[in-house]
Amino acid sequence: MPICITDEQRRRFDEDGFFLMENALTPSEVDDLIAVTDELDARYRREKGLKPDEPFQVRNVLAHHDLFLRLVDHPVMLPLVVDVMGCNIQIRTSHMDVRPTCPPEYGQQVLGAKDSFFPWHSDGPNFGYPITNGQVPFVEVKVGYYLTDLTEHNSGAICVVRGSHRMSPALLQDATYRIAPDRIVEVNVRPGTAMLWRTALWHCLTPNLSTRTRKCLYYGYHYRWIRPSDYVHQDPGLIARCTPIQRQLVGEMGSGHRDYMGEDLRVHPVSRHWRPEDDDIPLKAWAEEQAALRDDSFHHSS
Ligand SMILES: O=C(O)CCC(=O)C(=O)O
Repeated sequence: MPICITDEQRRRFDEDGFFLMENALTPSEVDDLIAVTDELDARYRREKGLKPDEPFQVRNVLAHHDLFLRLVDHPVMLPLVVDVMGCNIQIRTSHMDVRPTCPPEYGQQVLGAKDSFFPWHSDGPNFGYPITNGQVPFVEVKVGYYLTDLTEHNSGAICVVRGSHRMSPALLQDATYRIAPDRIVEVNVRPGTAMLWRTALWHCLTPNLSTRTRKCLYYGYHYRWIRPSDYVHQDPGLIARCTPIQRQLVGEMGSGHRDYMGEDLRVHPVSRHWRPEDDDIPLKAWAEEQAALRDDSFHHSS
């Protein structure tokens, strides 16, 4: 049966703004991703002269190793991303986050406070998304892949405020506003769990007071008619290694065409980001195939 969002996941995604997929990554995928994460972390820390206990992040991480590139169309999570966003999408950002044990005094800070090590925020460009009816519009999701054990309280897990994608972002700036504690979810998960979440959700981190370094990856997907934050065009060598679906997701035409503006560039230019042809977005045919397979298995099982 092809993977398909369930009614319960859809409800959670709409009401809470997120849901979890346990075992989205197999143990061997987790091991391989940790090995690459450790290798990059060690190399860049050396190059940048960073101390071993500093948090470290690599952006556009998909360009740093083909194992990271392959996560853009991960077979478990991509169907869910397409179910919530449709097929005219691309990667906005991809990042690797390594967070060693932090100084113990972080444990005394108020979770997500403005003066804390990681304040509450929602994701967005400088000057923010245009607010519609007091809410951030739905333009983006992230898939978080958690590689290390985050089941303990204060092990560096992300915290989200349930339903905050429907709250006014102005409240984030209001120093008198108190988040109801029962809406705060500390995402205490086992390695291999993924979270699909609306990046309009308010989020922050617990301090990592555990003895383990926290390692995770985030892949942000948004609509192709918005500009990515980590790249303008990916490296030609990387694009050449992509499948058509990956090529779409890394911001190019799935067809490999470079003429982005249609047949009559001078008098009637047509952006393929606004008006894609079917072969520019191979995810469309893929989504249609998935839907047909779902119908088939539904009819066979009923
Ligand atoms: O490191 C984390 O888990 C949170 C990262 C974050 O704030 C983000 O992805 O926007």
